[in-house]
Amino acid sequence: MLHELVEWGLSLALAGQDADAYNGQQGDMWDAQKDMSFALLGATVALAVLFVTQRTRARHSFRDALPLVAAEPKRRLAIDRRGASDEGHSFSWCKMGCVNHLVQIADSGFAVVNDGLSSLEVEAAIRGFEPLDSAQHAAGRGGVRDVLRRCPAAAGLVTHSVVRNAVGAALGPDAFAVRGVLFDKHADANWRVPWHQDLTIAVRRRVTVAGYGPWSEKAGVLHVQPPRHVLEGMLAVRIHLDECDEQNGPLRVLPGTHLAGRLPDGALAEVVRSVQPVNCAVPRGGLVIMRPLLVHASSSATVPRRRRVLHLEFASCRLADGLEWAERWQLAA
Ligand SMILES: O=C(O)CCC(=O)C(=O)O
Repeated sequence: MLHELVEWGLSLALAGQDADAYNGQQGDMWDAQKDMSFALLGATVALAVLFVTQRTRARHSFRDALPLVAAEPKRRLAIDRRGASDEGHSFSWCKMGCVNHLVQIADSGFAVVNDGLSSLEVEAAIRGFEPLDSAQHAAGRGGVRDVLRRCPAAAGLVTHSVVRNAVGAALGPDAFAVRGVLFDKHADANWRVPWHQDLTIAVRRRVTVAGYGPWSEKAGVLHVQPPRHVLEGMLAVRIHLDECDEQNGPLRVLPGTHLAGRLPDGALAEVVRSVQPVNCAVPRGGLVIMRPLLVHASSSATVPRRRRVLHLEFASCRLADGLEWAERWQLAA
């Protein structure tokens, strides 16, 4: 193709006679047509190879998602076509966006889902969280732990169809929620969090098991760092109750870093120096789905606009003998 363009340019630049001699198709009057045909053939083969490799990759990454899509009841399909229900949202997420989002989660460690909860659902959730507000503001805190046990609105969102479908597609239908935190960034609690990975899980009681530790306590709940394979089998779904952009303290992530395992401090610093961060802008009702090992941070807001996020963590595996997750909230209502 390039060669043809150069040939054309030279023919225009040269004097008429020289141009005829140069562009004499090397004695072949069909020279240009043949070259173009080969260029077309090459481009077609390249596109076909690209198509096949991308399809294969998507199939491998998301073989678990496909039965879930197929199993979606016909009733919901009909609802989705009418566009009359919020249930329809989840199906359309699964039908159209699921594979893309799952590929992003596998490759980058996170995905932003813009069409999560409807505005009515967000309003209902905000009303449900109101009882937590006064205690939180009085304490000047920016987050409430143990929110699944403390607030039925939070527990209700575990079984919301969009959450259920996303988690089921990534972790399988037996996945369950193991922890919930409501992060509330506002003018009086404008916090930031440095780069880190989420390395702890909440457990019922302390049992000394190889691979588990160190131990800690957060808000009266026992926490421990589990082995890498437990963290790799987990997923966080962050439901945004307010729009979040560059200005009101977005989550920042370093794409792909979830694949590096548990990073010691030195390696974390190196990763932070070398990977380009992404700010997660999310509309109201949207979700960020992320792997806990993804290196992430949170910037403080530059404008006093509230940013509430319900952060839910899910798992699907059993812990080592004798150890139990502190909470297990099933995906099915
Ligand atoms: O909500 C945020 O912006 C930060 C949350 C965070 O750092 C975490 O969940 O570990």
